[in-house]
Amino acid sequence: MKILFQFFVMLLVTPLVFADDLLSRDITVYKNPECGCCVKWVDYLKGYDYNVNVINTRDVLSIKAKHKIPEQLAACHTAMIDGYIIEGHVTERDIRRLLLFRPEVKGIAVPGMPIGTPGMERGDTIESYNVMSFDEEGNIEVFVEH
Ligand SMILES: [Cu+2]
Repeated sequence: MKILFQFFVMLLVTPLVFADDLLSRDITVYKNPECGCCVKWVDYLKGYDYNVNVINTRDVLSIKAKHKIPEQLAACHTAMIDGYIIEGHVTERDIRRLLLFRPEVKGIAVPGMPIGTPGMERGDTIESYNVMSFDEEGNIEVFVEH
């Protein structure tokens, strides 16, 4: 019985682990050269084996405008991975969730800079926040609640 159970667990887990290996880890990050929390977020991703292509620019606003990121979702840095936009201090778990389920959106965003998100650590303080998704038409929805 125990062996049967282990076999079923293996069947369930194996495709997920396998799929995770196939997900892209090549990410481009646009950020201001003076942005400290952006660097921390980049380091956080590197800690999860992402290949991070950092592009420093003093005009991050035009990047956001070019990719039609809704203004109310704006944060410090804008990233691109596998055809999706990642705006702000998104966790790598939520990035992988996006790449795994591939919803029909342009990207996801953590608006502002909630305390406790990767790169925004302040001791033990953790603010609750929502990861929002946005699409081509400007529709905004909750992607994940934290
Ligand atoms: Cu930031």
